[in-house]
Amino acid sequence: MTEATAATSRKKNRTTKNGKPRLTRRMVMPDDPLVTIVIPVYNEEKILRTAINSLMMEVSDRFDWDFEVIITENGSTDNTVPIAKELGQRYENLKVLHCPEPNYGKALRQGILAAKGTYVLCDEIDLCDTNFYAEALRILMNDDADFVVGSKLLAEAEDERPVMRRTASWVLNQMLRYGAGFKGTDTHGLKSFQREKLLNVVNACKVDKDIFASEFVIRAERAYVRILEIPISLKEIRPPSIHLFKRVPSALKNIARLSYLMRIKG
Ligand SMILES: Nc1nc2c(ncn2[C@@H]2O[C@H](COP(=O)(O)OP(=O)(O)O)[C@@H](O)[C@H]2O)c(=O)[nH]1
Ligand SMILES: [Mg+2]
Repeated sequence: MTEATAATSRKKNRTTKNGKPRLTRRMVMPDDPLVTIVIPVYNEEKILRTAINSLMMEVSDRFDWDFEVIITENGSTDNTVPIAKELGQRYENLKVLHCPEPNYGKALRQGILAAKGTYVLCDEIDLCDTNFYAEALRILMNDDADFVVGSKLLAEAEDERPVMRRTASWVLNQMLRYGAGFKGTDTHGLKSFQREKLLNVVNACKVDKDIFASEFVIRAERAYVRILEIPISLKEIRPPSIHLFKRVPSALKNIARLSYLMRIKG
């Protein structure tokens, strides 16, 4: 069989007659996965099914890893929960976690603590960026860093979000730098790390909601973890599930708390 015929036959075999993705070897839950992909979700009924189906296919086609995916949902009021359950039944290597209150930080932390992979990748359902996975895992497996942070604010990054959101990210970063002593350019979004080396840092974090992700990176800096920021191309497939303005009061409160913890409590 030529390479082209083999590729066509692989493509054909990826779906069943009714168009559902066929389970491949790597869709079975591994005892000891190399990689865990953690994705917090909240009210994502519109994109959850399609995003997860493409992600499962893309990761198993593109990488030679045993992997698990953890969807960590909390407080959704739309059909996210039944869709997540259905996906959990379809893919053996997909776990779904729930808790009642909408809280990005709690959900992310819960997902990281439940992960079994040697390496953890934190993603978002509107990104599912496998280019970041490839670069981050190359760095971690080469032992060039223990923590890779995807930055949308580095000069080489591409950020296609509206100007208001790009400005909000810049302002948040300045507040973290002046308030909490952060030295990098971004804390929110894509990250990947050696799980065992970062567990103590995750467990030391005290702030939740959006600012948990910032505390995680800042505490890692202070613990002298080898962190490497890499530029990302940010292209969201929909606007945020919670409007920017609604997030501001709790973000400000939690930045103040984080700054107090970092400057005064240590
Ligand atoms: N579990 C959980 N996930 C959330 C919450 N808020 C946002 N998310 C998820 O976090 C990811 C990023 O959220 P998004 O709305 O795109 O905000 P952005 O990070 O500012 O772009 C998505 O996968 C969301 O579904 C929440 O309160 N709980
Ligand atoms: Mg987003």
